[in-house]
Amino acid sequence: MTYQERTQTVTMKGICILLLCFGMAAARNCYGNHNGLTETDVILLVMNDLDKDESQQVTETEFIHEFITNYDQDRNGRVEEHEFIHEWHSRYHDDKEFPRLLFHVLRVTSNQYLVIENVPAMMAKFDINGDQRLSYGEVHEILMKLYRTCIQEP
Ligand SMILES: [Ca+2]
Ligand SMILES: [Ca+2]
Repeated sequence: MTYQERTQTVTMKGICILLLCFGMAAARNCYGNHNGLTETDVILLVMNDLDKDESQQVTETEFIHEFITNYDQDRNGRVEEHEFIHEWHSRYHDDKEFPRLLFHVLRVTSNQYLVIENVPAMMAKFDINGDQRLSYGEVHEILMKLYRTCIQEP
């Protein structure tokens, strides 16, 4: 084997290992993250942003403050899909398909936006034990399920 052939073999092995790593990453989560954050990293950041008083529980007030007030960029009292996607993407760096999917899960009516009146129904999607508060475990459970569902929006 010539030096050139050996170099080619090594390069090919490197490319194969690289492809294998990408393959494993793709199987783990259908959505990419531009900052290399894992789903667990993002869920922790989301929980930190939601749980303002660090009580380890998200109340309705905290949920409204975060997902309605902070995401409503044009301050018209509604969070439109593009606002939600833009805000989530710029904060957590997930591919835009993920916040798009989450928006459709949170949008509990046929309206094309999120509003305060729908917050109890939005929270109910996460509130597994029905105590009207969201624990880290509950937020983790639902978001992780979404990360792994891999539903592509039409
Ligand atoms: Ca708005
Ligand atoms: Ca709960």
